[in-house]
Amino acid sequence: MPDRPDRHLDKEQEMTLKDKKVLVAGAGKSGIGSASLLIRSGASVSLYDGNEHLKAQDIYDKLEGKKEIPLILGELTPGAEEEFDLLVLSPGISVNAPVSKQFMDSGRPVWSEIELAYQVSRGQIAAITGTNGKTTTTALVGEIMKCFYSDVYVVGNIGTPYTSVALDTKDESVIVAEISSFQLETIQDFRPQVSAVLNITPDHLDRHGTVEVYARTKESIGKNQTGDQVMVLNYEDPVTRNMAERANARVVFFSLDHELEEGVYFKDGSFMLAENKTVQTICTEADINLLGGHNYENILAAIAVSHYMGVPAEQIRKGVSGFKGVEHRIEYVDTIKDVAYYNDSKGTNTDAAIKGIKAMNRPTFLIGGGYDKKAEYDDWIEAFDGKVKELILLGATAEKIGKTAEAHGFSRIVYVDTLEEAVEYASKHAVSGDAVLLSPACASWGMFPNYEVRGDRFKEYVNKLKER
Ligand code: UMA
Repeated sequence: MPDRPDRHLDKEQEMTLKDKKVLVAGAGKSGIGSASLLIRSGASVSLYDGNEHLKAQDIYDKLEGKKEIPLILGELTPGAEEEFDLLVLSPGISVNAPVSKQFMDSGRPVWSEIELAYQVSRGQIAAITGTNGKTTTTALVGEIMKCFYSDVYVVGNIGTPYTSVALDTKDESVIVAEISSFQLETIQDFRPQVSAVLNITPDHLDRHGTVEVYARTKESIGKNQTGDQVMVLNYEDPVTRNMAERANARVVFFSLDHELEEGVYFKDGSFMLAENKTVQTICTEADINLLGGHNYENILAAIAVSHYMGVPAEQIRKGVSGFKGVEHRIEYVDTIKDVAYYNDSKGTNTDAAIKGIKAMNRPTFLIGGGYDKKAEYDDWIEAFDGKVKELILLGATAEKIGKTAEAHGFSRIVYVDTLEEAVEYASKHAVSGDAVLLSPACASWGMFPNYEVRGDRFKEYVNKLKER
């Protein structure tokens, strides 16, 4: 493995963190992880959440040692920041939220949850971002790492907050982190050994405003890297290809369509690595279990990340061939009365949902709609390609999607109020040989706390169909 970059707080700085007064914003997974880390570090911690209906005891039960730290629920009063030295932000809270502004305007540091974790953790980090495929790629890199290293943590946007493991890491640990644009907004020193940006298409514009700001935020995953470290970029995506011009790290490209002189590429059924004028086959199509061209890109990226994290080719092949995919991502649920049910709850934007519908090989009842991220749905509707029998819509975006579909000449639309109703409708109308796909093209918020719960509910409703 390459030398560990010199990046952690030294002992003296760790002591100063111990004496800090810290406000953690957000009492979800990241906030609980951060507050628990700070409690363990001996810092003086308070927790803020904008939701005034949260129950104090529910929060305490999740905290390290069930510690009853001060809670601020609802609104943060002006001037409240003066009591604190540092704000740690959960990813769901924007830099433009009042709590962030209060701290920033007063010149106080604001750290993202991953920055806090980074400051106290040990070991090497592989950090993966991009609009789509980052969960699959992160999970795959995690599997590959486990084939070679003995102390591997898979964390971040994938579901386990980095702060929840940071204090347990050691110099020989390997941390594989899925990183979202939200988490990157307030990094300071965060510096992975290998970073990767898989692709950029418009997403989260309600938060970032423009696709340019969104892309810049993603690109900042490499902003603290130096020439000793590696940034893996997609050669086929013009936005990520362009990032090479500004990268401080050594850039390694991956490509689905081009044979690269240096980098990782796909050719004639094989996943190839070209480095220092030597070309080797890492694995072939026969070794993999993932479907769809987008997954080939994820595999290429995972090979590049793993190679530069020091994993030998043999272990990379072993990891790739043992990997079966990710829950909620075009996940096969069951076949009932010869109707196949798929859960693609992770299809939270149109680009991801296009991959969902493209992967279907049966006439499909498509369940979509959800939280309004101010997206446009034209490309998704165009990707239906004659496969969608009926479009079942729910959530805040139902009407907008319905109108867009009609504008594209698609009128077999049904509106429902709940996901259970959607499953019910699909099961009644689907016939032998059809598929039912939950691939909403929207986030779950407003109806569910997150896409995992939405996907779990979908599977529950499908399983209930079997009991009849
Ligand atoms: N809150 C406020 N004020 C706000 C917004 C939220 O007080 O303005 C409070 C809420 O009341 C709630 C808490 O913040 O109590 C929730 O915090 P959070 O939204 O940061 O959620 P966590 O539970 O900490 O989960 C986060 C990620 N969520 C988001 O980025 C929105 C999870 O990614 C991630 O798995 C987890 O940290 C662990 O790292 C989810 C996600 O949807 C899967 N990510 C987006 C995506 O993939 O598209 C980026």
